Amino acid sequence: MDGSHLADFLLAKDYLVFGVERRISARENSNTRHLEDNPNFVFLTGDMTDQNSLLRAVKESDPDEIYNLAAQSFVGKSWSIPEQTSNVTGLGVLRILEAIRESGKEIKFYQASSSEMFGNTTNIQFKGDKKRTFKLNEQDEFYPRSPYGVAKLYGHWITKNYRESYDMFNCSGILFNHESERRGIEFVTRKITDGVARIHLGLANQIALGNLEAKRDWGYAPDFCEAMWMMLQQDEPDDYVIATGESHSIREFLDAAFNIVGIDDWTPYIVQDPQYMRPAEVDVLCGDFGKAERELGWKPKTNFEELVKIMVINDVQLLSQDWEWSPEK
Ligand code: G4F
Repeated sequence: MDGSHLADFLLAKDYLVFGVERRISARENSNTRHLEDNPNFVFLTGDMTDQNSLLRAVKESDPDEIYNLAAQSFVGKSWSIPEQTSNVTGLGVLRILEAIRESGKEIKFYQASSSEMFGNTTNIQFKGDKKRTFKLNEQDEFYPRSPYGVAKLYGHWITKNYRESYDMFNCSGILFNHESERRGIEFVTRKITDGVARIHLGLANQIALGNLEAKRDWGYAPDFCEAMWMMLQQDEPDDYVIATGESHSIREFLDAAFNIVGIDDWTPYIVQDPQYMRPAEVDVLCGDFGKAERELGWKPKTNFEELVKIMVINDVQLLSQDWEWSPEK
């Protein structure tokens, strides 16, 4: 999702963009198909677990900027494949940094860090006052709650360490959840908007979910990709929280999504299934993007209601070509 949005953004700025993809037997290219005929976009084959492939990718593309958005990014699966998650999401970052060093060239590097690194934020976010949620910033303590979060924390620290050790231009964006119509179906937002579209069109009658109480700070992925680029245009490299500053529960997401297709009471359509519960949960995430606003001039353009609407309308349209959204529906 992020790779395709960032490619669109950079191509609009006249960049020549190289996208690294790994070989898989069933190539899923719904997010990148539109890039295939673009003369300014080139696919390279590489793998985050294969150092030589990354060395070759850097050599072939001879880049000025590298954005590392590669990861085993699904938190829920990171308990089933913890070693692969650590290798790709954690050590993969080290391999790119080493490839940059080997090139001998000054290449600006963006690392996709994650709000999952904050993890258990109960002490920070409530500060003893359960009625208030405090927003997390770059100074707050990390306490990851999943193998994915732990791997991301390694990637974050090795990026910072190489910046300090070798004077590299390395930035980490500590991105809170960001979604779009290109989001993978396994993530809760897209699972809901796809399910709502199916229910609306009579193609399904329920959505099975896990924990409905979790709260996330959900932004729109294209807005967040702009922030990645902005970080690399600064004079000095640094780390930034990118968020919307609003947190909503899964229940609130359900309210907003069902409301778009005219359903007020969604309870008959939702079942809770223990298979979607996590061994350890991140209960609430809410970010403070103040530093990004002050230093980069970045702030989110798309609010929660607009995000949910974009996703629901897109899913209904994907499943039914002749449906048009109107506020009365
Ligand atoms: O959509 P999720 O799977 O996203 P999660 O775990 O917050 O991670 C996403 O955001 C991170 C940034 O904070 C990224 F680093 C990461 O790569 C990814 O993009 O789950 C969100 C919440 C969780 O609390 C989960 O327990 O939704 C809850 N949930 C409830 N039912 C569910 C479901 N999540 C999924 N995926 N599927 C469910 O059925």
